[in-house]
Amino acid sequence: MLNDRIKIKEAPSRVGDKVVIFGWVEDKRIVGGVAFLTVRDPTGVIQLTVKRDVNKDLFMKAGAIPRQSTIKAGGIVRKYGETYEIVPNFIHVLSIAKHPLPIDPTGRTDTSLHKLIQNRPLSLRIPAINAIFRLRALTKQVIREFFIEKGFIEVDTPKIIATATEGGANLFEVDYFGKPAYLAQSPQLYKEQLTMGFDGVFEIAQFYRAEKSHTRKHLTEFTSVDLEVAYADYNDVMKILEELIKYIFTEIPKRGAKELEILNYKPPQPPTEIPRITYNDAIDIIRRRGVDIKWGSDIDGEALDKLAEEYPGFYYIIDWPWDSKPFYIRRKGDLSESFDLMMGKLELSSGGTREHRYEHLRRNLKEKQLNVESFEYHTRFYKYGMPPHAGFGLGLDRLMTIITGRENIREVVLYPRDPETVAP
Ligand code: AMO
Repeated sequence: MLNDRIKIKEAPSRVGDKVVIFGWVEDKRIVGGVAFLTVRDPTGVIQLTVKRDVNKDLFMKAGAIPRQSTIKAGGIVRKYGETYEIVPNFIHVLSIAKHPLPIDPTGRTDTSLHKLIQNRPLSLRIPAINAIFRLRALTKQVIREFFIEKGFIEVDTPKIIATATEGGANLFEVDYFGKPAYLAQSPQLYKEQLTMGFDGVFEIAQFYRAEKSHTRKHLTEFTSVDLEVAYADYNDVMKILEELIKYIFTEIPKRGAKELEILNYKPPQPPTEIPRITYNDAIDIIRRRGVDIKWGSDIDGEALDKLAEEYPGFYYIIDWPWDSKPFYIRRKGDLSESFDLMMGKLELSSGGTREHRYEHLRRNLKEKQLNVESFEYHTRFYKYGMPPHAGFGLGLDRLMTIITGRENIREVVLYPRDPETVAP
């Protein structure tokens, strides 16, 4: 079927050749005795021109094809003013589109985000939406490239687990043959364990949080880019994350130039250096800007607005209070060897040095009021030569909103899951 196919973007280099294209009819006009079909595929758009005088049957057929129907057409490529056209000698309708359509897939009419998501396959025919998901695929490719180049090993950890990793809240319970099990909130404990045998591991996968958050930055199923590195501390992994951010924001504008042009959007420049602000300094800045914030509390809402006024780009908040971080993070008095990577008001990533000493890890669990024994399946490996290690988790969906300039996380996820939506 695909033997002679060219992608529509290749047409300009094939003027005078007989070619075959596959695509959908985006638009149709009959002017006098000429039928003009605008045909699109994911790479571009071209016009098919059929004259009644030249081929009456084909003219009648072309005029009767409903918009959005999928076709195969073959003919000669010609230059047509500033653009290109194909003068077809055949058009096969492969699949007819029934009208009315649930959305307008040309993108010319405003359609609600909800409707676009509900009709995702059709909405992918809107060039801007198609571009977002091409950029998403490109971003994953670029991230993989970066990690592989550094010698890190890509791993796959289980998504059905027996205990919580990020604390007991926000867990989706599943009935595992009559026993309770949970959907993984992150690969945290597994990725740490794997540093026993690998110098560094990474995973790009979906994770699950039963958070009833109705925001533009939370999903119940999100994609996390996780890294864990042996013999490293949080300074080392902050450096790696900084390099990764620079690499992404250098490569995407180059390799995704066409898609960004369709979106009419320029992502932020790659940072030369990502500043590090301690939690204590962040609190001072926020207080100086007139918001009364208690030491130890999370930085969100108005407090975060104030901080982002001073740091609108990428920055790290480091050395968080120990009480605000999970048990696996290494303690440093009242503080912890931890960091969040921010982009203005949006948290993109968090990470830290891990506690790799068996007794200290058990103590941490106790302090967080977690059941030490139920974590023994994990902590026991820390008795057998667990190397010091550090890592981070980077929210891919949130990162994509920054790369594509979208407001809502649902715009950069094909089939987003939030507290209201599990289907389609
Ligand atoms: P944390 O819980 O901060 O850390 O998650 C890491 C990053 O994942 C993204 N994220 C989400 N994105 C969309 N919807 C959600 N519900 C959601 N929850 C988290 C955010 C966040 O910064 N195990 C640690 C990471 C580590 O220390 O390696 C963790 O999961 O961008």
